[in-house]
Amino acid sequence: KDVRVIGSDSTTGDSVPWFPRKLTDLDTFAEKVMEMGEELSSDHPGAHDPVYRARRSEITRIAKTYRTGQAVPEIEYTDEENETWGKVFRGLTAMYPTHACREHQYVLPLLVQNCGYNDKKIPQIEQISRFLKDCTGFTIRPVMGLLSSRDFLNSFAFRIFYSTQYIRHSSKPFYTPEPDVCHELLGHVPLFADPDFADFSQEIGLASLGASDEDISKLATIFWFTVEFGLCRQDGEVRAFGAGLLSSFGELEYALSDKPELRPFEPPKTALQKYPITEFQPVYFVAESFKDAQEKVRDFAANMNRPFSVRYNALTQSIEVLDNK
Ligand code: HBI
Ligand code: FE
Repeated sequence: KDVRVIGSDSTTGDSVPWFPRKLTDLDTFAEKVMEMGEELSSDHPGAHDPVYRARRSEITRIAKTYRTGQAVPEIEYTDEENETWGKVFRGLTAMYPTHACREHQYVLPLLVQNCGYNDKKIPQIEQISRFLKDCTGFTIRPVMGLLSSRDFLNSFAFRIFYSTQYIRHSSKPFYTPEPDVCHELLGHVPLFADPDFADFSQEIGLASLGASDEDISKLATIFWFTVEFGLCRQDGEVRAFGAGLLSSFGELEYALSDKPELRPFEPPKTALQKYPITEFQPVYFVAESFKDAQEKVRDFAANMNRPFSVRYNALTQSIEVLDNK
């Protein structure tokens, strides 16, 4: 296992899992994927389509070779890919006025104006990344597929979001078993342009640096019930801010119906909630605001079992480690 002994604690035998401290440390993540980008599980809608699989390899090669500081290469999407995107774009944007949180609704028109969001063509990661950088300092890197929870969470400490660049199979435009551009660009991207949400996401990332496996699992659960499936209360109504909801018609409708159970977002409890990955969530957590959620995550992280604290230096784009003992 990859461990590094830090600072003066080396003599006491205290060791912590390795974590990235500077931007270039993230270069090793992009091709370190859980399920290989090329090998689709047998129940994936594109698993038996050789053309789709070849296209996936072509697109994930970009992530494999990407390094810090480079522009993310543009992809010329096919008509078929753009049509799938269009179906998803039109369906979801029709639901946002009644279902999405106000921050998502505020940003989406800005993405239309500045980043070429429309129902004709899949927008390009590089253009979106530049836009986000201006808004909140977030930037996007390409990734081949699912990263480990630790690697994925660690990147948020640097305000980096790892995004896939491929799209779901055209035979099932309203279904995907994994993240794709529809999920990343319609679900996640708008929120990373919001300053409070950016702070909140970075807070989870900072908490994850060098955390124990047990704490990573808790932080991944907190991430799941906020960034992926979070609800919030706004003007007396419940609205969605989680990307898994904002990129799925079915679950977006269901989450705001009277069917699921809603509980207040409280990290010590939320962190222990079990959740299904392939079905609609039976339980959602409701945040009061991104600021409130951030403070709660910070309190939670302060009680984690970590012999040091960290802060992000935006000037050097690196992590400073402060010994607590
Ligand atoms: N990797 N590329 C990528 N995208 C995700 O959304 C993602 C991931 N790895 C883990 C993960 N999400 C979460 O489910 C949590 O474990 C953090
Ligand atoms: Fe996601």
